[in-house]
Amino acid sequence: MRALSSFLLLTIVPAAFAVKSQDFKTCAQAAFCRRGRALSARAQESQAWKSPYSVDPSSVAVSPEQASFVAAVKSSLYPNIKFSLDVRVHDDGVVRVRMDEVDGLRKRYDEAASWALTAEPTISPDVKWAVSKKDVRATYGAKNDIEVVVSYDPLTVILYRGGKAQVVLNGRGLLHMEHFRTKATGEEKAPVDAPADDSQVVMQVNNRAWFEGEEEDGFWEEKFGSWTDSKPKGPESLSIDINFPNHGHVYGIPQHATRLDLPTTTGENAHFSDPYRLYNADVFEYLADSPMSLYGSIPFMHAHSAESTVAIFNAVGSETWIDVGHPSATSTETHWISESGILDVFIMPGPTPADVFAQYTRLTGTPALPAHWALAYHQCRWNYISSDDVRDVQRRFDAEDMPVDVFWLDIEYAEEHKYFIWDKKTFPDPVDMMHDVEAIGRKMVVIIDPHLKRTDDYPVYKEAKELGVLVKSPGGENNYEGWCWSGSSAWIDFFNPSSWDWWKSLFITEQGDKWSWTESTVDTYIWNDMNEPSIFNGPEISMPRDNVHHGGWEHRDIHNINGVLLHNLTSQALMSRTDPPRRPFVLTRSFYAGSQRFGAMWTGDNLGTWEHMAVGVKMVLVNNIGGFSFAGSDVGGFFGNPEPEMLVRWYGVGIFSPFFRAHAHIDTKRREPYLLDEPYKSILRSLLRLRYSLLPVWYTAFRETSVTGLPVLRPHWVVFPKDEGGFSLDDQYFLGSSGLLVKPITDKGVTETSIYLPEDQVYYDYYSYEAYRGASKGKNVTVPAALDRVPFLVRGGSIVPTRERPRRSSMLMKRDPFTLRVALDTSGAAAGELYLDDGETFSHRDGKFIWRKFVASKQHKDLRIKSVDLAAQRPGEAVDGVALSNYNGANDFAKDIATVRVERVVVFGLSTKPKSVQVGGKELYWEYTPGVASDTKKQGTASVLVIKDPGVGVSSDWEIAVQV
Ligand code: NBV
Repeated sequence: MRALSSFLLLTIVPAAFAVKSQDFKTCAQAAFCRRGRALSARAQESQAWKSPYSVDPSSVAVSPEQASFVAAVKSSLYPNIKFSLDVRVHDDGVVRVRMDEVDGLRKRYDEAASWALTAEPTISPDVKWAVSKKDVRATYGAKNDIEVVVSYDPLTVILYRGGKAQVVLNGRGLLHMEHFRTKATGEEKAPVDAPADDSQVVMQVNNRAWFEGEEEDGFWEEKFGSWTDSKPKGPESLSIDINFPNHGHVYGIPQHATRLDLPTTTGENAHFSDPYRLYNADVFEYLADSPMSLYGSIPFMHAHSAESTVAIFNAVGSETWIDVGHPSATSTETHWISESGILDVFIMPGPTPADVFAQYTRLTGTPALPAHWALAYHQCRWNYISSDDVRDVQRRFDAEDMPVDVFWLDIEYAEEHKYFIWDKKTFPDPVDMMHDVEAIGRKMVVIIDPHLKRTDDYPVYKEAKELGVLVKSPGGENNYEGWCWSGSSAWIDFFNPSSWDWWKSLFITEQGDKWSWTESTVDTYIWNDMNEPSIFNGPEISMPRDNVHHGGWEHRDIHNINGVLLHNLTSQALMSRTDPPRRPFVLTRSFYAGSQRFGAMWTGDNLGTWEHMAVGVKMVLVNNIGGFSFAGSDVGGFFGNPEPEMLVRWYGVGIFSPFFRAHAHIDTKRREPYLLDEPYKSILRSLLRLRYSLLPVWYTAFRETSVTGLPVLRPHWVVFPKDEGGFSLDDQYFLGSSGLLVKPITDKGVTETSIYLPEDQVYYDYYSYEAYRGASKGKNVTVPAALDRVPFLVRGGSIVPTRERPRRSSMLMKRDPFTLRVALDTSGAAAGELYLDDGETFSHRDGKFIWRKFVASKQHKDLRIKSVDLAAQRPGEAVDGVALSNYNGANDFAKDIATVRVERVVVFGLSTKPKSVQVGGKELYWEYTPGVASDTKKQGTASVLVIKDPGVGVSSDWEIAVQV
């Protein structure tokens, strides 16, 4: 089998880095995208363009409670074709607009939202629709300032706030739902003549309206390279323009390798000539600035201005192209063109970024709270080749005193790439190996790809075949056969509910009646790769669109949703291994809206270049604002052999990514951190230790996102929505609500860098305690950035909890004491949070956790620093999924860590030397080094007060009195 993988490597790995663009379609090579763009061009050419779609006023039927309405829609160009419109407002103000063809020749795929949404949203009982002769309107919102207007002719949907249009659907008249039809004989006439208005482009041809262009462009068959898509259903694409007339910036629609503030694809100075594409694909050696598709798709877009943030989620599962243009600096036009499916658009009214995140994650779910160890360092490569190799790597990390929590195995562990089945030649003792790794709380992650080797001596394939849960070839009769790592392969159809319990059963570690993975442990976690799906001999390295899934749906209908199903079921499978369940960890390459509920993602096969390092930061940021915070890129770059400086900088990026994993291609040289020469090795050790010391901050940030949906990494516009200076920043960001502002270095030879401070506030360098003062209109400051440090600042007003004892794994830190960094703001105050639980089970949902708030405030001239029980104050907001009205501060977890103490409190920016520092009347040991005070505009090292061993517990209430 090694022979097969070497063959594949030789054939698919070119000598130099270059994407094989010819393997992937451009818009001009995708018939429906061509048609969509042509429609837009015709609309633009014609002054008198008017959307042919209108609501039949006599059909408007408001529900008995007046909370939603349905109406019949028709197109003046196809009067015999019927469409239905359904508009409703949810109880949180989100507007859902659905349109489908009625009584058509076939049914359009209408289930995309059901895979993304956690539940059917509740319709607001308070919103009442008022029907008139020309429109239907609803007014709502806390200030009664939101108005949704659905106009009849032409059909438009506009959301206004305070009288200003925020989101406009079909304002440019690009709505078009291609109806199902029979193949033309070439003799029919157009059902309706073209409009008489000369200013419009007049076309009249066979059985199509002029609106659809002169030719049947790729209606019934489409070729790409050597592949032919048989398109048995004919054309069924969907086009809709969505405009934001008062928002000059749009962000989101992961995954693309480009800037956060999405560059334009239309207009004179368009940055890209193609629209952004969403079509999950294994793009080999992808470009670092491109609208091309990548592995995942989240059709969720934020539109932002200093006045408001709004967003839309377009719940479609088929290939989608999105044009973005700015007719002016303060407005945005977008055009969404999808291959199939119904129109199902959710409009999130904001008005703040935090509101949008709450609205979006209320629909699709908040990120799961990961196991604590999953936030530590992961060591991977393709491939650790044997159990002894794994043991050796572990030994060397320990010998070098470098922390690591997780060791990973790539595809070579599996005999003939039959996932779950160990290659006993190299892994003779898998369970013993895993137990060796697990000894100090470490874990293993093993890859399970979705392609099954087609051989009956592989129980997983045999059972899937017998159960009838494999994806079918066009026509739906035979199981599809494609080519992947395991040679001739089949793919499980996770859209078939019969596959669900069966898939979960495979992961049971105890011997049962049927085959299951007894050669694993309950501490073994999973990596799902290749789930776009990636198929070596398929069109665009993926599955033929005319393949057939459960329910008779074609692959084209669900392509972008495909990957999330494997992720979802694997994460359920890991939970069902134990009773009570433990938190799962599953890494996925492909994803869709809602994937955040199931684990982590990474940005796939990046290159070991500075460019890729830089764009990786942006891609992780976009994923964060796309609702999916648990994201990272391969540290070191997947392809290539980074020089030591680059590798060190890459770790600097990694320690500030939510998911932190080093990974490398099979052909690269070994590059585990202990292999570097000095000084690089020591620098890597201290960077790893820095990540571990900040684990409390990461975990607390993840608690927050798991409840509120606010991302873990926050670009400037999220934290300072009114500060225009930050709207396009994507190389620096805030870590949760901690007040840490990070700017990883992604360029060679850097010794200092500029950081943008968005406010008139003091920020302290984490390493040197240098105080920098921003300005109310924003200000750039120059910060040291030598190779041994990642520039990051603590925002005045924050209290940052850390654990600073170097350990070999995060489990060994469970009882370690805390340090609190108190960064006083210009008024001499600060606050911060700490969330902790057992990190592995779901006992936090039964109230077993601590959620503390640390507050520093001025009392006259004195400073008081105290610790309060935030969970007792805000029980309903403490953990996701449960309303803890009777939270008990003395819960088992809190009792368990009652002896964990605060060993040091470091206060920055205190203006004068204290006279005394006491807890409960007892004088403490402290040192004061004078420097710059938080309330002055001077630059220089901040004054630092270090309070040693104050004798207080991290989970108890206390107050330190600093008398000045
Ligand atoms: O399983 C091998 C690799 C994996 O290491 C990588 O992280 C994935 O993105 N996998 C892709 C398959 C093919 C890579 C050329």
